[in-house]
Amino acid sequence: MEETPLSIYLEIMLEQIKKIEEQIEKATAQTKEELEAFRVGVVGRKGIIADLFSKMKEVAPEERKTFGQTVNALKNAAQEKFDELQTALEDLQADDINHHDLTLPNIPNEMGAVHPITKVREEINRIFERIGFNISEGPEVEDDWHNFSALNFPPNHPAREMQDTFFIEKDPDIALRTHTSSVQVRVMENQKPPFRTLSPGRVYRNETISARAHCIFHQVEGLYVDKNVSFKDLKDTLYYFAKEFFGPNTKIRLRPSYFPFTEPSAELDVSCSVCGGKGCNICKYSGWVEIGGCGMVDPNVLKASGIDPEEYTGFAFGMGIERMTMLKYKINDLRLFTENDLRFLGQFKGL
Ligand code: 2U9
Repeated sequence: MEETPLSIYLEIMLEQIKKIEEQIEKATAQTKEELEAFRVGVVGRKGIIADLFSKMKEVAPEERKTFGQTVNALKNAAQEKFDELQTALEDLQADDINHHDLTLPNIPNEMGAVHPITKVREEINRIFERIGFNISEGPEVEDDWHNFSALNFPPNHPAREMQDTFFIEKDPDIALRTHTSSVQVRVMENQKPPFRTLSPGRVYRNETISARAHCIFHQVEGLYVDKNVSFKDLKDTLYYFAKEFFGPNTKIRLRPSYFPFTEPSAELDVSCSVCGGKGCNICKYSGWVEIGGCGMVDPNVLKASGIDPEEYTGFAFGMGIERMTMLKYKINDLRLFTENDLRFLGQFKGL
């Protein structure tokens, strides 16, 4: 039975289908994206197979069967190819995981360590939480009232000179806080006694940066207000802290001093943890190192925050966290804390 010659149109179409079949054969998909491109471009509703089917109406009716069968065969081949590529990709990805020796060290992204200042801050918090202090925090940008006036530093008080800082605005003053006492003023304003609160945080002073001074450092201040709080309570509390932080044989010494917000006031010394009090260059051979100051809250300060000094008394203290850290880890240069030298910071790993 004489084959009826195929029309030119069908010849060309079958030629085209042949080429598409070869392309499909050679197709690869190394990534999900490539596989998706194959799906959309070939077997998808807008793919070449669908496009070929849409050409059926242009084929001579008597040739549509042949054309249909050929495109169907291509469709099945393309679907098969897609499934093949999909399985291969899944295996590849599975294989990738399986073959990943998860015990092998990955690209060594070095484990960091808690910054020594943070470490000491947390340690001090824990020590005081054990005796009922809660931790209070507050704004670093403060107004004049909370940073100075409420603390018995009336405007033009000479003590303000010792606490020069960075002013955001003048009259009324908005400045970077010079101590965390401002946080405690906010506690006194918002809480009725009795309360015991510890206020650690960053503070600012207009200081020239050196091995011994910096314009940004960290303080922790404590405040206890209740009925009949005594200087003895203050001494016992600081003695407890010194032994917890520096060791059970640590001694404390209180030297009379002056702060606008406490009366009486004292500097707080601890026996040198380096030489045990025998004398060394850390304690300048005195056997004592100063770690902060303290005192009984000045009645004006209580009154300024609405607490009746006839009914309540309070003690307060303040310590520099950098100082505590330098004593504890025998660090002799304040700048090391902010220079991010990994040789320095790495020493605190796992401590
Ligand atoms: C209120 C009342 C009183 C907090 C105190 C000190 C003494 C003190 C220094 C230690 C080292 C600052 O970082 S440092 O330079 N601080 O000596 N601070 S009494 O007195 C207060 C606080 C809040 C309401």
